[in-house]
Amino acid sequence: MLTRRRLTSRAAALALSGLALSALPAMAQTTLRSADIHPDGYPTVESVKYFGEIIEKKSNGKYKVQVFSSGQLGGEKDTIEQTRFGVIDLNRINTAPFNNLIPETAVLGMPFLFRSTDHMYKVVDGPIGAEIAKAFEPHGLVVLGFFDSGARSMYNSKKPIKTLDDMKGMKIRVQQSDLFIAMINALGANATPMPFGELYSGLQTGLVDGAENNYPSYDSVKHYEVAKYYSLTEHSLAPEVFVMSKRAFDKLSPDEQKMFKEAGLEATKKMRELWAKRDVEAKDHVVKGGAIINEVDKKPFIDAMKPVYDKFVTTDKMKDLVARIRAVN
Ligand code: GTR
Repeated sequence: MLTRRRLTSRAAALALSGLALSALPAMAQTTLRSADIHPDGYPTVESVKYFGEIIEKKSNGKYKVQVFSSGQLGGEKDTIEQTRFGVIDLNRINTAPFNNLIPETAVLGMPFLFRSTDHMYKVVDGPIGAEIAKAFEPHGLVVLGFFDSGARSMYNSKKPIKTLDDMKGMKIRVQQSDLFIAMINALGANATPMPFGELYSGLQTGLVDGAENNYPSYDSVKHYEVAKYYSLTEHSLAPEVFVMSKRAFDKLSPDEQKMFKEAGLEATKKMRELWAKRDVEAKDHVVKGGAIINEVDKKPFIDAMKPVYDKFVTTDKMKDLVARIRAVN
């Protein structure tokens, strides 16, 4: 938290009346720093700014939020560490880079587990979401909201992916998550973990053939320019998560903590509205930019995921979570 002393109007009035400033009660103003790899205008960034507006208003200016967009504070893996240790106060990230640290989060990225966005919302907004959120706390993080991230699909520079055969030998960039590495390898491709910020040049230079993501991410950093085949595998709906460093959260009063949690819910609502709009716009935009989109018969892709479930859903806890998610209507 960046704290500075601010001259309140009362202090200003007293100063004018000739009193020494040091003798005055000054109001502490705290600026909370928030990280995001996405650019300004992206739904995640705008929703955290909205969160900041709510907090600033409700705290009468005591707290402000400054969003560092476009990865100014680093890639997701690095900013997660910084948030855990209180160097960064707030962070909006995908749940995938948490998979290795917090095993419960992997359940949210499991391939073809969510039947729809509504199904995913019901899960993250209900008791299962609360349970997964709780699992962040021993790792120094407090969840303020689960944001939508649409469906992730394959894209590459070589050819449309229509069958599993088309995946063979492809070098596909993934997030830094063992679950995503396993998913891509199970499809017969070679998973290459790499930070999102390095992906455009990775695709351009042929270091990787493709990647997988939702339309807004594919669009916002212009990956469609260097990987025009977008194939609708829709293999994962791994949501985004908006977290606060527990170190920063614990410094708040109980009333302030409540205010932050409520503002987190408001920001989540806002994000999901912005997302739905952006998803449609991004699809339109990539097509205009030359992307070629194709449908995929998902059955063989779903079947190929059995080893991924065998590898990641081994404990009673994970089995129970998967079963309960499937049972949510
Ligand atoms: C996006 C997500 C980012 C990041 C990125 C990636 O969909 O919003 O947080 O996870 O994907 O693939 O690295």
